[in-house]
Parts: sequence; structure tokens; C-alpha cells
Amino acid sequence: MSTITQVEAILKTTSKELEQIGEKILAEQRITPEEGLLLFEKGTLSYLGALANQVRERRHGNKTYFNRNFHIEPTNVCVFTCHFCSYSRVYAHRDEGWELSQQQMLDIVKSYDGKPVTEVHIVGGVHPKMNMEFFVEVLKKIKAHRPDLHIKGFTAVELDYMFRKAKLTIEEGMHRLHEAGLDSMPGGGAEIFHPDVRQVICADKVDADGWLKIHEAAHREGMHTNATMLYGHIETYAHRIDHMQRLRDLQDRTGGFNTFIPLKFRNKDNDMSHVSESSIVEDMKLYAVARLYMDNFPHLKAYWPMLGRQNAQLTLSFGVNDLDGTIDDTTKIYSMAGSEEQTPSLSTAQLVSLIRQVGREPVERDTLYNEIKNYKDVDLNTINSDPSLN
Ligand code: V47
Ligand code: SF4
Repeated sequence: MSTITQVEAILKTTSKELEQIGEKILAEQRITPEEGLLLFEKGTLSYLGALANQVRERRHGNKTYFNRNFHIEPTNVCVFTCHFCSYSRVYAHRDEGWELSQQQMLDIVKSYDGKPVTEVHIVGGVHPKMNMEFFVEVLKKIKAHRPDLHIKGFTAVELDYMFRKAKLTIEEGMHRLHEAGLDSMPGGGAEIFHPDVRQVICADKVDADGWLKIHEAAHREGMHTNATMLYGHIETYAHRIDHMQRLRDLQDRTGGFNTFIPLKFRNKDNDMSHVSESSIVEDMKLYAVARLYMDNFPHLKAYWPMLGRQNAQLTLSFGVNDLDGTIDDTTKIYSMAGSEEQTPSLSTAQLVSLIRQVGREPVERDTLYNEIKNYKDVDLNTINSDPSLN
């Protein structure tokens, strides 16, 4: 039986309304917010998984992308007080946190000299003294040292603060950073856009419109960006659909988003520790609905340090086609929030084998999803012994 016939057979086992939504998806038609909501409310794991997998394989076949990157977190001192955040320290308690100098950041970049990384991911807290000028210099220094290294940096939350302090319009600020060497933006800071939730979990930082305007300006400047959604806390299914709808609308206008990244809320050591975490079944349903709803997003990413390696493997059957990267990392944002991954770093061989174990084809990509190397038939021992691959 072809996979499409298998999916059609699963559709027949559901209600008429779910069957009709499934047929729409198989015919590559867009689903409405009401239909998206119904998928969350009534879709079974097998129904959602079969459909999401069909969409994933239609777009990407068996390919599962990863990149070789490292993270720099300039500081964990932050002027904001998001209740889900386990990582930041308020300015008054900055002695408990860290603040990297320009030289320290450059030294981290230099420590990768001769290693085949293609991307540095720079994200941190919003420090009142680390301003636009400071980061323009950092970007220029990194580019002067390693021009081919793609710099993906700064959430819309960091940029909103930076631009306002520098008294620049979003367009001016974005242009200046782009000129200094910023190549693209990560998707953080989106959380949940709907004000009913945003006011409760992160009232003091940039709102939905501000976040979306910054990404739109980046797209108009010719840069690509990602988008995230922090799920599994106090939000309802309707809030998730509202969030995805706003992103889908912007993507229709600009086409500048590469990847949608659902981020599972982790509850250790933050003001929301009393909120339970979502179950694995709910996680997989969310990934599947995201794949079905975000029809104009080319890629769906599972961020393995937060989900854990085995759950990240599972997502590859629920619509996901990207596992981020090797993430050689001093990153604390997830280990501090309760992720099982205390040292978020995987070798290329480990990542390749994780992907192969679930029958997928590992493909190394650059930040913009140009393929660098297909690891389908590469021997794991070769990967371990070849310095250009590690
Ligand atoms: O915006 C903070 C999240 C985000 C918690 O674009 C938490 O490639 C779960 O956006 N539980 C920052 N999540 C990280 C981010 C990201 C990560 C990897 C790749 C990319 C990309 C972007 O981390 C924040 C927030 O949503 N976060 N605290 C927590 N307790
Ligand atoms: Fe600051 Fe980001 Fe933590 Fe919010 S999530 S408190 S903006 S570091």
C-alpha cells in the first residue's frame, strides 16, 4: 500500500469532520483556524502523526537536517522578568550572573579556528549596558576574524531594547547590524503572542506586534529569521492557533521565515515551577499540528537540548525535519530550566546516528538550508576519525 493510501485508510477510522480536514491536507489545501483547533481537540496521535508525516515526506522525503554550530551567550543579566525564565538574573543581582567582554566573545570564536562549524548563535539576556555600539563592534570583530562564519544573533526582545535605547527606528537598527555582519536572526522571544497569556508570563518585554515588526524589518532587509512558540504551560489550544496564525500571515507577506521551532516549557527553578510540563503525547500532537498548520514554513525544528534526545528522535515521525545542530555549547538556558540535557553538545557522529536510528537520512546544512553533506552512507567510524568532520 502506498503511504498516501495508508493515510487515507487512517482517515476513514476518524469522524467525518476529521476525515474532511485530512483530505484537504492531502490535497495540499490550507486549513482554517477552526480546523486547526479541531485537530488539537479531536485529532488522535495516530491520525495527526500519519498526516504530519505525509506532509513532511512530501516536502523533504527522509532528509533530516542539522548544522554544526556553537552558541555564545553574552550575558544572563536581564532587565526583564519573564516568569518562565530560569536563567536570567536581574541587574541588581548581576554578581550572580555573567557578562562577557568583547574579547571573551572573540576568544570563544577563536577556539573554533580550524573546526568545521558554519554558524555561531548569539543570544542572551537584555543587559542595560551592552548596547548597540557594543554589539556592532562584536559583530565586526567576529566577521574580521572569520568572514565565512554565519552569525545568527539576537532575539527580537534584545533588538527592541537595543534599538529603542539607541533611538533608532527598527529599519535603521536592523540595517546597521546587517552591515556590521549580522546574517540572520533566531526565533526566540515569541513565547505566546496572545495578550491574555503574554501579560501573565512576560508582561514587560516586547509585545506580539513589536516582535512581528522586527522580524518583518529583518525580512525586508533581506535577512532570514526563525520563529518559536513556548508551549505547554498556561496557554490553551486557541492561543497556540492564534500564535501560529500571526506567523503564517507574516510569512505570506514576506516569505522570510526559515523554520518554526516549538519550545517545550520546562519548569525547574523558575516562577512557574508549579505549572506541570506537557506529556510526550501532547508534545508529539503539537509538533504534528504545527506541521499541518504552518504550510508556508519550509522547515519544522525540534530543539533537542530541551526535549531530550529520545523525544527529539520521536518528533521525526511527527512532522519534524530538522534537529538544530551539534550545538557545542556553554548554553545554560535549558539545563537551568530542567532539561535532561546537562551538557548540550553532540558530536557529528552522535547526531548522525541518532537520526539514522529512526530510519531517516542525516543531511548537514548551513543556516540557510543549503546542503553541505549527505551522511546517508557515510561510515560512523570514518566520521569519528576524519578531522574535517569533527
Ligand atoms: O524565547 C526560556 C525559551 C527561548 C524556558 O532560532 C524556555 O534557531 C522552555 O529561541 N522552558 C530562547 N523554554 C531560545 C531560542 C532558540 C533556541 C534554539 C534555536 C533557536 C533558533 C532559537 O528559550 C526564549 C524562551 O521561549 N525559554 N525559558 C523554559 N523554562
Ligand atoms: Fe530575559 Fe529572555 Fe529570560 Fe525573558 S526569557 S527574562 S527576556 S533572558
